[in-house]
Amino acid sequence: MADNRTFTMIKPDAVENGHIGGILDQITASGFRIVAMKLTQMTQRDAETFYAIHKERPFFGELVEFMTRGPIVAAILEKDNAVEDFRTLIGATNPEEAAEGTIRKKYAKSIGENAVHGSDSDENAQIEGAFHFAGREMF
Ligand code: 3AN
Repeated sequence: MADNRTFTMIKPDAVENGHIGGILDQITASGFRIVAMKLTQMTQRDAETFYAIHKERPFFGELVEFMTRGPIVAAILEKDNAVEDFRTLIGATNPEEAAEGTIRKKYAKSIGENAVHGSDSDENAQIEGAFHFAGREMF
């Protein structure tokens, strides 16, 4: 994946609360092109692998339980400066600290259930996109 791509998930809380359409609308209206997308559900093993970097953190068990409790929308997005611009669009990890108008400010309820994921580096965008999608599913 080139440096102009990032990876996102609309998390179980936002899917449960009917926000897929609103979130995708805000993403595409902000200039991101959808390169790959699917509705899927992570297994416990998937979530433990995806979030392996956090495995020593006290919230790891809670995070895995949350991320596996229902379907998510996984997507790869393309735009110049995709990783940084998408992190700006989603806002701070804690929705109470997220800027007005950001996706987390609008749709997230707590630091644990915070509506969306956005890759934090080009390297992780590549790894995370490849975790969820085969090359033939990327357009
Ligand atoms: P971000 O998603 O903004 O990159 P990270 O990478 O620090 O944030 O955390 C990954 C995920 O772990 C978050 N999206 C959130 O769901 C969860 N998380 C982070 N910090 C906490 C916390 N203090 N308590 C519960 N869950 C957390």
